[in-house]
Amino acid sequence: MSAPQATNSQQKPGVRVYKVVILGDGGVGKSALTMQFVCHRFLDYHDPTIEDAYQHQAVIDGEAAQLDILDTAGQPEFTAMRDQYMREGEGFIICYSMIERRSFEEAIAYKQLIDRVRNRDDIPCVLAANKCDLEELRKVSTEEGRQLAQQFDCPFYETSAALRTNVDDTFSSLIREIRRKEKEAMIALEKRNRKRNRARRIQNFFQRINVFKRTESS
Ligand SMILES: Nc1nc2c(ncn2[C@@H]2O[C@H](COP(=O)(O)OP(=O)(O)OP(=O)(O)O)[C@@H](O)[C@H]2O)c(=O)[nH]1
Ligand SMILES: [Mg+2]
Repeated sequence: MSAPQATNSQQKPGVRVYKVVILGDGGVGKSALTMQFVCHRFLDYHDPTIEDAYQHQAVIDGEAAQLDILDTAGQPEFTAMRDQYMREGEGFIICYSMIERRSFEEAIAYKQLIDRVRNRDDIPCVLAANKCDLEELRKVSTEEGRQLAQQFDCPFYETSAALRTNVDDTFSSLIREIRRKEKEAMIALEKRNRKRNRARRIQNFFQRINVFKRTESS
Protein backbone atom coordinates (compact mmCIF):
# COMPACT_ATOMS: atom_id res chain seq x y z
CA MET A 1 0.00 0.00 0.00
CA SER A 2 1.18 3.50 -0.68
CA ALA A 3 0.62 6.85 1.00
CA PRO A 4 -2.87 8.38 0.92
CA GLN A 5 -3.62 10.74 -1.93
CA ALA A 6 -3.79 14.38 -1.02
CA THR A 7 -5.70 16.93 -3.01
CA ASN A 8 -5.70 20.23 -1.23
CA SER A 9 -7.22 22.28 -3.98
CA GLN A 10 -9.63 22.35 -6.90
CA GLN A 11 -8.25 23.71 -10.11
CA LYS A 12 -9.03 27.42 -10.42
CA PRO A 13 -9.89 28.64 -13.91
CA GLY A 14 -6.97 30.37 -15.58
CA VAL A 15 -4.39 28.81 -13.29
CA ARG A 16 -1.68 27.07 -15.27
CA VAL A 17 -1.29 23.38 -14.45
CA TYR A 18 2.24 21.97 -14.31
CA LYS A 19 2.82 18.23 -14.63
CA VAL A 20 5.63 17.47 -12.21
CA VAL A 21 7.19 14.03 -11.78
CA ILE A 22 9.38 13.06 -8.84
CA LEU A 23 11.65 10.12 -9.46
CA GLY A 24 14.68 8.34 -8.08
CA ASP A 25 15.78 5.11 -6.50
CA GLY A 26 13.61 3.29 -3.92
CA GLY A 27 13.72 4.76 -0.40
CA VAL A 28 15.48 8.04 -1.27
CA GLY A 29 12.55 10.05 0.12
CA LYS A 30 10.40 10.96 -2.89
CA SER A 31 7.14 10.42 -1.02
CA ALA A 32 8.47 12.13 2.10
CA LEU A 33 9.50 15.21 0.09
CA THR A 34 6.15 15.31 -1.70
CA MET A 35 4.20 14.94 1.56
CA GLN A 36 6.24 17.71 3.16
CA PHE A 37 5.61 19.99 0.19
CA VAL A 38 1.88 19.27 -0.02
CA CYS A 39 0.87 18.53 3.61
CA HIS A 40 3.73 19.88 5.79
CA ARG A 41 4.04 16.45 7.34
CA PHE A 42 7.02 14.09 7.61
CA LEU A 43 6.43 10.54 6.44
CA ASP A 44 8.60 8.70 8.96
CA TYR A 45 8.12 5.18 7.59
CA HIS A 46 8.89 3.55 4.23
CA ASP A 47 5.85 2.34 2.39
CA PRO A 48 7.01 1.61 -1.19
CA THR A 49 5.00 3.64 -3.66
CA ILE A 50 3.36 2.18 -6.74
CA GLU A 51 2.23 5.55 -8.03
CA ASP A 52 0.51 8.45 -6.23
CA ALA A 53 -0.87 11.69 -7.59
CA TYR A 54 -1.13 14.97 -5.68
CA GLN A 55 -2.42 18.40 -6.56
CA HIS A 56 -1.10 21.49 -4.90
CA GLN A 57 -1.56 25.18 -5.57
CA ALA A 58 1.18 27.66 -4.93
CA VAL A 59 2.13 31.19 -5.85
CA ILE A 60 5.59 31.16 -7.39
CA ASP A 61 7.25 34.49 -8.25
CA GLY A 62 3.88 36.19 -7.87
CA GLU A 63 2.16 33.87 -10.33
CA ALA A 64 -0.36 31.18 -9.31
CA ALA A 65 0.44 27.63 -10.32
CA GLN A 66 -1.22 24.29 -9.86
CA LEU A 67 1.24 21.47 -9.50
CA ASP A 68 0.01 18.03 -10.50
CA ILE A 69 2.67 15.93 -8.84
CA LEU A 70 3.26 12.31 -9.72
CA ASP A 71 5.12 10.47 -6.96
CA THR A 72 6.62 7.46 -8.72
CA ALA A 73 7.90 4.05 -7.72
CA GLY A 74 11.59 3.63 -7.04
CA GLN A 75 11.36 -0.09 -6.41
CA PRO A 76 12.18 -1.98 -9.63
CA GLU A 77 9.12 -4.23 -9.36
CA PHE A 78 6.76 -1.21 -9.69
CA THR A 79 8.30 0.62 -12.63
CA ALA A 80 5.98 -0.49 -15.46
CA MET A 81 4.59 3.05 -15.99
CA ARG A 82 8.03 4.64 -16.33
CA ASP A 83 8.01 5.37 -20.08
CA GLN A 84 4.53 6.88 -19.91
CA TYR A 85 5.25 9.37 -17.15
CA MET A 86 8.59 10.23 -18.73
CA ARG A 87 6.75 11.10 -21.94
CA GLU A 88 4.08 13.16 -20.18
CA GLY A 89 5.96 15.04 -17.44
CA GLU A 90 6.70 18.72 -18.02
CA GLY A 91 9.37 18.77 -15.34
CA PHE A 92 11.24 16.23 -13.21
CA ILE A 93 12.67 16.24 -9.71
CA ILE A 94 15.47 13.70 -9.86
CA CYS A 95 16.08 12.60 -6.33
CA TYR A 96 18.90 10.67 -4.66
CA SER A 97 19.83 10.07 -1.06
CA MET A 98 23.12 11.62 -0.01
CA ILE A 99 23.64 8.69 2.38
CA GLU A 100 23.45 6.13 -0.41
CA ARG A 101 25.93 6.22 -3.30
CA ARG A 102 23.99 3.75 -5.42
CA SER A 103 21.04 6.15 -5.54
CA PHE A 104 23.39 8.88 -6.82
CA GLU A 105 24.43 6.61 -9.70
CA GLU A 106 20.78 5.79 -10.33
CA ALA A 107 20.05 9.53 -10.67
CA ILE A 108 22.37 9.57 -13.70
CA ALA A 109 20.50 6.60 -15.18
CA TYR A 110 17.14 8.36 -14.62
CA LYS A 111 18.33 11.49 -16.45
CA GLN A 112 19.61 9.37 -19.35
CA LEU A 113 16.27 7.62 -19.53
CA ILE A 114 14.34 10.94 -19.65
CA ASP A 115 16.63 12.18 -22.44
CA ARG A 116 16.16 8.94 -24.36
CA VAL A 117 12.37 8.83 -24.01
CA ARG A 118 12.01 12.54 -24.94
CA ASN A 119 14.75 12.42 -27.55
CA ARG A 120 16.23 15.70 -26.22
CA ASP A 121 18.36 16.69 -23.26
CA ASP A 122 16.79 19.98 -22.17
CA ILE A 123 13.61 18.85 -20.39
CA PRO A 124 13.26 20.92 -17.16
CA CYS A 125 14.78 19.10 -14.17
CA VAL A 126 15.96 19.76 -10.63
CA LEU A 127 18.44 17.51 -8.84
CA ALA A 128 17.64 16.90 -5.15
CA ALA A 129 20.09 15.28 -2.73
CA ASN A 130 17.78 14.22 0.09
CA LYS A 131 18.39 13.26 3.74
CA CYS A 132 20.86 16.09 4.37
CA ASP A 133 19.90 15.96 8.06
CA LEU A 134 21.92 12.72 8.25
CA GLU A 135 25.28 14.45 7.73
CA GLU A 136 27.23 11.87 9.75
CA LEU A 137 26.13 9.15 7.28
CA ARG A 138 26.94 11.16 4.13
CA LYS A 139 28.29 9.13 1.18
CA VAL A 140 27.96 11.72 -1.61
CA SER A 141 29.65 15.10 -1.25
CA THR A 142 27.94 18.42 -2.00
CA GLU A 143 30.52 19.04 -4.71
CA GLU A 144 29.66 15.77 -6.49
CA GLY A 145 26.00 16.75 -6.44
CA ARG A 146 26.79 20.22 -7.76
CA GLN A 147 28.91 18.81 -10.57
CA LEU A 148 26.22 16.36 -11.60
CA ALA A 149 23.64 19.17 -11.68
CA GLN A 150 26.03 21.18 -13.84
CA GLN A 151 26.25 18.20 -16.17
CA PHE A 152 22.44 18.00 -16.23
CA ASP A 153 22.30 21.81 -16.64
CA CYS A 154 19.77 22.10 -13.84
CA PRO A 155 19.41 23.57 -10.32
CA PHE A 156 20.65 21.55 -7.34
CA TYR A 157 19.42 21.40 -3.75
CA GLU A 158 20.41 19.38 -0.72
CA THR A 159 17.10 18.65 0.95
CA SER A 160 15.75 17.13 4.10
CA ALA A 161 12.18 15.92 4.11
CA ALA A 162 12.61 15.32 7.84
CA LEU A 163 13.50 18.96 8.62
CA ARG A 164 11.68 20.49 5.63
CA THR A 165 14.97 21.91 4.33
CA ASN A 166 14.80 23.32 0.77
CA VAL A 167 11.57 21.45 0.06
CA ASP A 168 9.60 24.45 -1.24
CA ASP A 169 12.67 25.73 -3.09
CA THR A 170 13.07 22.44 -4.95
CA PHE A 171 9.50 22.47 -6.27
CA SER A 172 9.46 26.25 -6.95
CA SER A 173 12.72 26.01 -8.78
CA LEU A 174 11.34 23.33 -11.09
CA ILE A 175 8.33 25.53 -11.97
CA ARG A 176 10.75 28.39 -12.63
CA GLU A 177 12.75 26.11 -14.97
CA ILE A 178 9.58 25.07 -16.84
CA ARG A 179 8.52 28.72 -17.22
CA ARG A 180 11.99 29.84 -18.32
CA LYS A 181 12.27 27.14 -20.97
CA GLU A 182 8.73 27.85 -22.21
CA LYS A 183 9.60 31.53 -22.56
CA GLU A 184 12.80 30.67 -24.44
CA ALA A 185 10.88 28.38 -26.80
CA MET A 186 8.28 31.12 -27.37
CA ILE A 187 10.96 33.71 -28.17
CA ALA A 188 12.67 31.28 -30.57
CA LEU A 189 9.32 30.60 -32.29
CA GLU A 190 8.55 34.32 -32.63
CA LYS A 191 12.01 34.88 -34.10
CA ARG A 192 11.47 32.07 -36.60
CA ASN A 193 8.04 33.45 -37.55
CA ARG A 194 9.43 36.98 -37.99
CA LYS A 195 12.19 35.62 -40.24
CA ARG A 196 9.67 33.60 -42.27
CA ASN A 197 7.34 36.62 -42.64
CA ARG A 198 10.24 38.82 -43.74
CA ALA A 199 11.26 36.24 -46.36
CA ARG A 200 7.66 36.05 -47.54
CA ARG A 201 7.40 39.84 -47.83
CA ILE A 202 10.62 39.98 -49.87
CA GLN A 203 9.37 37.16 -52.11
CA ASN A 204 6.04 39.00 -52.66
CA PHE A 205 7.88 42.20 -53.43
CA PHE A 206 9.96 40.55 -56.19
CA GLN A 207 6.92 38.75 -57.55
CA ARG A 208 5.11 42.11 -57.86
CA ILE A 209 8.14 43.64 -59.63
CA ASN A 210 8.24 40.71 -62.07
CA VAL A 211 4.50 41.08 -62.83
CA PHE A 212 5.00 44.82 -63.35
CA LYS A 213 7.93 44.20 -65.73
CA ARG A 214 5.95 41.62 -67.67
CA THR A 215 2.92 43.93 -68.12
CA GLU A 216 5.22 46.79 -69.15
CA SER A 217 7.02 44.76 -71.86
CA SER A 218 3.80 43.26 -73.33
N1 LIG B 1 16.33 11.20 8.10
C1 LIG B 1 15.61 11.32 7.00
N2 LIG B 1 14.83 10.29 6.60
C2 LIG B 1 14.11 10.46 5.47
C3 LIG B 1 14.12 11.64 4.71
N3 LIG B 1 13.31 11.50 3.66
C4 LIG B 1 12.79 10.27 3.75
N4 LIG B 1 13.27 9.63 4.84
C5 LIG B 1 12.93 8.25 5.28
O1 LIG B 1 13.36 7.37 4.26
C6 LIG B 1 12.44 6.30 4.11
C7 LIG B 1 11.95 6.22 2.68
O2 LIG B 1 11.22 7.38 2.37
P1 LIG B 1 10.13 7.42 1.22
O3 LIG B 1 9.70 8.83 1.05
O4 LIG B 1 9.08 6.43 1.46
O5 LIG B 1 11.03 6.95 -0.02
P2 LIG B 1 10.58 6.81 -1.54
O6 LIG B 1 11.67 7.39 -2.36
O7 LIG B 1 9.25 7.36 -1.75
O8 LIG B 1 10.57 5.23 -1.73
P3 LIG B 1 9.75 4.35 -2.82
O9 LIG B 1 8.34 4.78 -2.80
O10 LIG B 1 9.95 2.93 -2.39
O11 LIG B 1 10.39 4.58 -4.15
C8 LIG B 1 11.32 6.57 5.11
O12 LIG B 1 11.58 5.82 6.27
C9 LIG B 1 11.44 8.05 5.40
O13 LIG B 1 10.99 8.40 6.69
C10 LIG B 1 14.96 12.70 5.17
O14 LIG B 1 15.07 13.78 4.58
N5 LIG B 1 15.68 12.48 6.32
MG1 LIG C 1 7.49 6.55 -2.29
